Amino acid sequence: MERSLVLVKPDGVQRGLIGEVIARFERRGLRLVGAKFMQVSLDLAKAHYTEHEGKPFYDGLIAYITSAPVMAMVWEGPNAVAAIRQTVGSTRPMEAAPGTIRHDFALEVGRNLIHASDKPETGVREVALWFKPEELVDWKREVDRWVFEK
Ligand code: IDP
Ligand code: MG
Repeated sequence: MERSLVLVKPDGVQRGLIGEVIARFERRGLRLVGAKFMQVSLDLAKAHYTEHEGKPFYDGLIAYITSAPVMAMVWEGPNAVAAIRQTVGSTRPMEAAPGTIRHDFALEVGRNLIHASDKPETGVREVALWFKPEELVDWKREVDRWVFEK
């Protein structure tokens, strides 16, 4: 089953939006596989955002993600990466579709509340970076057959 890393970033945690984010993924039908509330170290922040090194917003991004705790989660489901990005909305909140998390709760790209893996391969890399294998739970829900076709 496809998996995505999801982070409720420091602004989402400070604003009390962890539950709101979890509720949206739960009601979408995605299955939670792992979760931990944590302070992000500088090393983890740099490893996570390595693709953005050298960009003008990089230093601010590292400062932002390490500024307060995050809620790190792994969610799975059919097409989980694309489904989650759709629920999250575009990177720039002013371009995010109404009804998406970034549209409904954010205004600026540097405070866009949430991180989600951008491709299935990125999901694999990011889940391995943030979680040890024993922190992930393989489980079935009674409701799975009413959400997942196969
Ligand atoms: P994504 O989070 O939607 O995948 P990316 O392009 O991967 O977007 O950028 C990672 C994060 O870097 C964004 O979520 C946002 O927090 C931050 N970011 C991206 N572009 C800018 C910018 O132009 N100014 C400030 N922060 C930015
Ligand atoms: Mg990205």
